[in-house]
Amino acid sequence: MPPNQSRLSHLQWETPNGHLCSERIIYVDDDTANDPLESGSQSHPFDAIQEAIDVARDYDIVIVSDGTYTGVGNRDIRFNGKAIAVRSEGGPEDCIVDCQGNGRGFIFDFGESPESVLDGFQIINGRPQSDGAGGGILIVNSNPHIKNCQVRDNFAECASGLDARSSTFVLDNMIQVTLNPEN
Ligand SMILES: [Ca+2]
Ligand SMILES: [Ca+2]
Repeated sequence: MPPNQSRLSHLQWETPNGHLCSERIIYVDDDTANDPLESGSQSHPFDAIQEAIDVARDYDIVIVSDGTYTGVGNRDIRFNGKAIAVRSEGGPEDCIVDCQGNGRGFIFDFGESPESVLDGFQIINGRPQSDGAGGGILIVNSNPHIKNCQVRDNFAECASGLDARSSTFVLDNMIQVTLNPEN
């Protein structure tokens, strides 16, 4: 294991039959841009959600602090099939993925299962760069579990908030899906 990963925190919990499980927690914080020591640890979090996902292994948890996430790595975010949970620390009111009209928020197109969990984000200003549907979230042939998210003010030729094709994804507590008035 590379040394920068050994510093990651672990969440330990006991299963009903007494096994001690350990999940790594990988931290993301928009306040720490350009930290040369960024590793996903609590003291040196990544500044892009995709960076955390890229180092995550199945059953890891990515915790995203309150803030506004923009730029490369914070739009067109893909789980790449990983069975991980990507959670905001404080809920969708205070954790915003702002695509700035340069892409979608999240794309699930790797056959994700409900073990891929997206929890507690506000996704705004999504606009697909090429293929025209699903401005905020696009789901293709995948079944992710999306909960407690607000998807609003996104643009697309159709299904501007969320588009899903050949998918049976789970939506819990999707608080608000609104269209941009220009649509
Ligand atoms: Ca970074
Ligand atoms: Ca923050």
